[in-house]
Amino acid sequence: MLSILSSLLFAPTVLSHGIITAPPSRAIGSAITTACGQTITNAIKADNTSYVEQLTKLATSDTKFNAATCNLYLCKGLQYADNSANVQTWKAGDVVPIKIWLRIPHEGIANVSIVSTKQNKQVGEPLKLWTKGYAPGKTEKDVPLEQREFSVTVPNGLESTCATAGDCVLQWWWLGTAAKQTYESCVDFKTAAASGYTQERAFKA
Ligand SMILES: [Cu+2]
Repeated sequence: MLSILSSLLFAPTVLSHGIITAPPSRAIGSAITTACGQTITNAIKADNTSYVEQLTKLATSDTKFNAATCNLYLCKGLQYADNSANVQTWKAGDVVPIKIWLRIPHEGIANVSIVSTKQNKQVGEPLKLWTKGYAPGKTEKDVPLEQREFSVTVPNGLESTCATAGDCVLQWWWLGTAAKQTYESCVDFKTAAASGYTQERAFKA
């Protein structure tokens, strides 16, 4: 009886797929409920690694879902306002270690990119790109370690675009091509102010 009950209780975990675990990635809070409705909040609460297609389907059943404020294809609708305490500060050249929890693999394609949240547009080239063979196999152990734990280098040219927290995210995007399931996980960051060297010189001049 107990084992039946616990298998029911833990059933959503079985559906788990993937999320960035380090640095901290966007999570739910009160802002996502305002932006996306309670149904989406509950779904992510039950399984924070759920896939976008599942959420878009659920959204159709919630009259409070507002596509204008909730873009499920940008960080799964998770909001900056709920994550302002977890903003990373990076400067060009920083090497950032990233860890992915890849609970259930679905072979496909993936990338890690900087995304401008206002335009929902990729900024520059992907920092990581897998054009095939991402997340093969049946369990997390089947997935090559370098697909789950890797580093990216913060590129030049983000100094003004990403100076304000909330304007940019680092987004991990993965599509299981046969499963037709999209996963997204976002890290909030801002770029550090320009180095003191230039400012000092300007003062002395
Ligand atoms: Cu799946």
